[in-house]
Amino acid sequence: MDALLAELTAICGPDQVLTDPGVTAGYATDWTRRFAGRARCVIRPGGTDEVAAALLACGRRGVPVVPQGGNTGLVGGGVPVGGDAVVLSARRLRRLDPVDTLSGQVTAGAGVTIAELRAHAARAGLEYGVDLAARDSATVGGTIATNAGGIQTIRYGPTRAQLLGLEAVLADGSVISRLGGIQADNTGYDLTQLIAGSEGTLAVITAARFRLWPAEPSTLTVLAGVPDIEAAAALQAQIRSLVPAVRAAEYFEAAGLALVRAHTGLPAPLERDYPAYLLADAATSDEDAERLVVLPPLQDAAVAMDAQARAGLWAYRERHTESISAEGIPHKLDVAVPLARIAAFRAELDSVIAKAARGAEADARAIVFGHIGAGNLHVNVLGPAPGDDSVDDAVFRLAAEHGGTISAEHGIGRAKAAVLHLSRSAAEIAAMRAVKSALDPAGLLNPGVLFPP
Ligand code: 2HG
Ligand code: ZN
Repeated sequence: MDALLAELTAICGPDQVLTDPGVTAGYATDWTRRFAGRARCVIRPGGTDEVAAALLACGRRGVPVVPQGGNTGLVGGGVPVGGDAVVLSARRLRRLDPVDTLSGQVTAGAGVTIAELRAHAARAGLEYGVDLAARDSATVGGTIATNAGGIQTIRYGPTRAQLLGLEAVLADGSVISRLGGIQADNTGYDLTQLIAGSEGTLAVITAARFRLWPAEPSTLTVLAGVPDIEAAAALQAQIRSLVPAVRAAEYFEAAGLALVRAHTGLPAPLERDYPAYLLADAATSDEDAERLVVLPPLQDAAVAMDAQARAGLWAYRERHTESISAEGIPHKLDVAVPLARIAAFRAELDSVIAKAARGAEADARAIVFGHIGAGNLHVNVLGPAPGDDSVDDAVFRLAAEHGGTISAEHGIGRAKAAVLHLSRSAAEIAAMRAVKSALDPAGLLNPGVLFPP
């Protein structure tokens, strides 16, 4: 055994240092299968002290570390490339403190899943503001590192908006901890917010303090057919102007629905087929609901009020990701554009993809869906080889041309590092690099992620 492995084994325990390639491969391949590398080993520390000791041990030998949560990321940000890096899985950091009902806050370890955190808050009559399809595997640490969004962003904001503080280990093994939950805390640089969205490049997150919201169960879900994305954008605005508590406004199209139905065997959701669909979820009073269902575009809509029927409607949206993956390895292009530009962006998208894919081995097929209330579209493209970035680049450029961003909620990862300049200015990237080299001078935390090579 080499000296680093021996030291990591002494720190984490023999069962928590994995070297069998059959086992480590699962940690070195991202959810899409587009990004697959090799790990020197996988370590699963059981406490903040073990994380700190492991970072020091790796740092002394100049060995890179790739922090990883539930490995549900879609941009290659949590997996290694070559075989030199140690993957640090935070899944065993499972602290989950009692909910502080006086302040409406909770402290959770990095390895707690979003479903567990939401259930824990719900038992105290409160709600954790982020929810996403990967809730059963995605973790507190991973979703902070990527500033994950999800289906409730229009109601509560992304992960960073839930954060009151965090505990994290820096590259030099030092621990910073702000779990006190003081909301009125005005004492200089906000390191919590700096680390949120830093994608494992500045620190390893070990725990976090979250604000919770008063429980607001959804009572109404509507699934409406619309002629196009412009109509979907208009309908979600109309619904949001009539109902104060719209919790989600989601979009998908006929092509995605056909894939979902073929993969799941679900029946058609509405009596007739439409080119596009809007799914909205709201906490409504009876009066709100009455005002809504008379809207002309909702005349042929499916309306669900009980949990089971609502889950039935959500399945058409939430099962897109798995249905697409069953067809091949997708290029996942998570963009957002201002709502006023979303129809113009969509109108150009297919021809931009077709042009960029010309000459590729297989035809490109685009499935478009997403969180339309936030202007966020998940452009999934099947066909181009995993290593061919032509379509990716073209779609990112198109989003930028329409005043949008190349990452709405999935992060930059490895997938978009080379095109970060489409969304951040040279001055911003230089400032980000300065922060990175101050906190991680040897560049050992998640190299290759976030920054252009
Ligand atoms: C979702 O909104 C996730 O379901 C995954 O962000 C999106 O598969 C995707 O592209
Ligand atoms: Zn999403």
